[in-house]
Amino acid sequence: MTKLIRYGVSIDKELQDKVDALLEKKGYKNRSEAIRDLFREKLISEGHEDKTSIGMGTISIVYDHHIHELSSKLTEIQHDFQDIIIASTHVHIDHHNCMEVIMVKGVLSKLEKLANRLSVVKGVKTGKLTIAY
Ligand code: NI
Repeated sequence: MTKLIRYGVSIDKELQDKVDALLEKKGYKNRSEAIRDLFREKLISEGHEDKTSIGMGTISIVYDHHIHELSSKLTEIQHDFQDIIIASTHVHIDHHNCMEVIMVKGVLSKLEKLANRLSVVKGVKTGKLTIAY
């Protein structure tokens, strides 16, 4: 078990009130629990975690399927990364837009690489990797 470290933090009241309201909404029982989660989340999103470790998460992309060859480009990229893709779901949002949620598992650097490859394709409106574990 790792050692627990205790420390005090100075924060202005207005900001703390907002944070407390958010924590209550999210169902946190205490600030320590919430701060630990925030730190973990931030470390992962900033890439300070060991990139060679195995992670699991989702990549969400939204795109307009009317754009010429976009769907097939996205499929082709996913086939290049079939070793880390567990499953994917396609949802037709409206007449133009599609959302795909791709569940991935593998070396973090490779998950990021796939997310980047998909995000930069012309016509992809949003592309987001969320590491869940
Ligand atoms: Ni669709």
